[in-house]
Amino acid sequence: MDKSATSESGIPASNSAKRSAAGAQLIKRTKIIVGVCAGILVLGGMVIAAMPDPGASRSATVAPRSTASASPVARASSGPLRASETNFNFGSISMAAGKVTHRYRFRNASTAPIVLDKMYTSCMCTTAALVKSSGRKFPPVGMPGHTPIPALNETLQPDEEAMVEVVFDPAAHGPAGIGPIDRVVTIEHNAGRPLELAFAANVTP
Ligand SMILES: [Cu+2]
Repeated sequence: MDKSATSESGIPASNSAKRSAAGAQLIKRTKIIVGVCAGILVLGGMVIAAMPDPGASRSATVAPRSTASASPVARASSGPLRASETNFNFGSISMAAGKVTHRYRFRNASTAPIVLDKMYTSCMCTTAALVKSSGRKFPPVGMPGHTPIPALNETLQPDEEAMVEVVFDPAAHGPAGIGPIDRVVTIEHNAGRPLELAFAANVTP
């Protein structure tokens, strides 16, 4: 078949009058199709508008989720045990460079003494040690089930500060540990919900 004899629309190009007539018909047909499509869109819009507001229920389910993801920060900054920072990011760290350390500060923001019952981490690659304002450093603790978690039973007086020294070993999981990580240190105490100190990192070889 000779393609030069046929236009893109498949209309024989030999007769220009016939071609333009066919073109006009094609335009007319296109207009009808566009019109029908627009009608369907308008109708569809009306049907959607008449439906029991799906947008409202969707935003209602999204809103608590975003609040929940922000709640560790809000909890930490508004609770009796108040941390200046609850989410730390080590950024990009390499397995070859070894362990990394970060210290979180927190204080008893209430008017009564708070007893720190116990502390533990979310993974065996992470240890956490309580450091009192006197400089006294407690033995590091790890993940429950992996290492014994001794009771702390340390009291923080009103306004007293303390620190948690976190050590993360990016090589602890071997090559399987390469990529983004999230860990949490939990401090249970007698004044409400546990304080959670989170950190993130991107582990490279
Ligand atoms: Cu781990």
